[in-house]
Amino acid sequence: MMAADVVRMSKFLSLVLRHKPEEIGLALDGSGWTSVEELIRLANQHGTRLTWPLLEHVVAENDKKRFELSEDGQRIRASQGHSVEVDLALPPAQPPSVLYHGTALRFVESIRASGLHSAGRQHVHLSPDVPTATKVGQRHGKPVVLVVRAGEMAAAGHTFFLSANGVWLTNEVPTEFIGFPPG
Ligand code: HQG
Repeated sequence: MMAADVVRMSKFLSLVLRHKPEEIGLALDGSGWTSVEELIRLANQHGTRLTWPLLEHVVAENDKKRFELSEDGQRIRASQGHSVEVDLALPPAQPPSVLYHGTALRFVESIRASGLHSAGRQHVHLSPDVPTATKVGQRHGKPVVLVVRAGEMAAAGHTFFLSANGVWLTNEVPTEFIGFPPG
């Protein structure tokens, strides 16, 4: 399988496992899991050629490890990034004192006014390091990296979760916990 095919298949899996399972008639359980067999059957039925080895290859090779298989390998879910309502049932985790949020310059004034909100997704996504946050921000435009005082937030009662693929999640970030770059 070519790298481009992995990307294409990864986009398809993101669509049906995070955003629009109904597009192929798929059902996710309350924690976002679904049967691999069912997913493969429905994908093929809707014109996306997918096999068990192909799927395992995409899960393993995905650049951000976006998908996880259950221990018995029979079920699959996206590790984070959902817009459909799911409870990932992640245990709350103590964040490092500082986390980063990559965004685009054009959003900064609005974030300064109202803090970070999850918009279409279920959580605000935070990165453990600046290079990762920069890449996330670049998806939206000229990247800006905001510093989030996560340790202070946790002490103030905000809950954090760490997804299986290393993304920190929280419900919102009030503006007083955000460090903005000067200018
Ligand atoms: C912005 C990717 C104006 C927020 C990444 C972001 C991530 C506000 C955008 C994951 C705002 C939402 C998520 C406010 C937040 N005013 N704009 N008050 N509050 N925003 O794509 O964090 O490749 O839903 O800054 O790696 O960019 O999909 O979230 O720019 O982990 O696996 O609203 O998606 O992973 O955009 O990215 P998104 P995100 P995947």
